[in-house]
Amino acid sequence: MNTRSASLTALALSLTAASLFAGDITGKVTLKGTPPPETPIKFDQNCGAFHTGPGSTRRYVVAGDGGLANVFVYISKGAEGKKFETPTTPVILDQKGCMYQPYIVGAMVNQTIQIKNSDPILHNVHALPKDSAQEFNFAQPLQGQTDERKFTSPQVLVKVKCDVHDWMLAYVGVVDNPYFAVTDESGKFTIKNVPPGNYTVTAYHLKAHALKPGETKDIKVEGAPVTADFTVEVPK
Ligand SMILES: [Cu+2]
Repeated sequence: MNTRSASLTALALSLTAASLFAGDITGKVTLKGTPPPETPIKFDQNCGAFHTGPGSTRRYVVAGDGGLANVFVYISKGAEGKKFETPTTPVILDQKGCMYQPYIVGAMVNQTIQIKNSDPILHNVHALPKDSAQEFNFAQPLQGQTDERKFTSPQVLVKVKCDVHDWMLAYVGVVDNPYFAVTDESGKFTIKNVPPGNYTVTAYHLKAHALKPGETKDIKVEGAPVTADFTVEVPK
């Protein structure tokens, strides 16, 4: 075997080993305590036309059994220093009925974020990362308009707002690895295909963790699916 085919074989073997022992991290985030009531959103005339009644903030979206939606869950430790391919699938952030959809979304550093206007009215997309050099602010006057942006450094979470409609808010969890998820309406999440290793997983909720860095859990991935459940408390 020549050097080239030997190194290719070694590469293939290591890739196979990594994918053989990769595993999904799944779990559920449960809210403890009673959240404050949501604030009704009074749409203006243009946006009101898309709705039959007032809107609502989405600070605590909780299922009947306490499952908490919109929690950003990500690998916060154990992946640093490793190189990961940036996902080629773009993250979608839509504006529909004068609300951002989704409210919380994740993106890897440098991953394309496709920002879309599904409404036949003008919105303005204004991202406010801590690093002001990455701030962006542009108008989307046309229905179906799509613009692409990205963030070049991690931040959990980056605020995005519409300067025309002050209730329109979205938040992007930007991390430097592709292992993140957002809990669904039942509070569940899956982070797929995590390579073997020891990691800290962080669950971060915008309101519950306004004054702390989130809940963490140490886990080990070695092939089989790993469960990481979290309990988040409503701050006193
Ligand atoms: Cu708007």
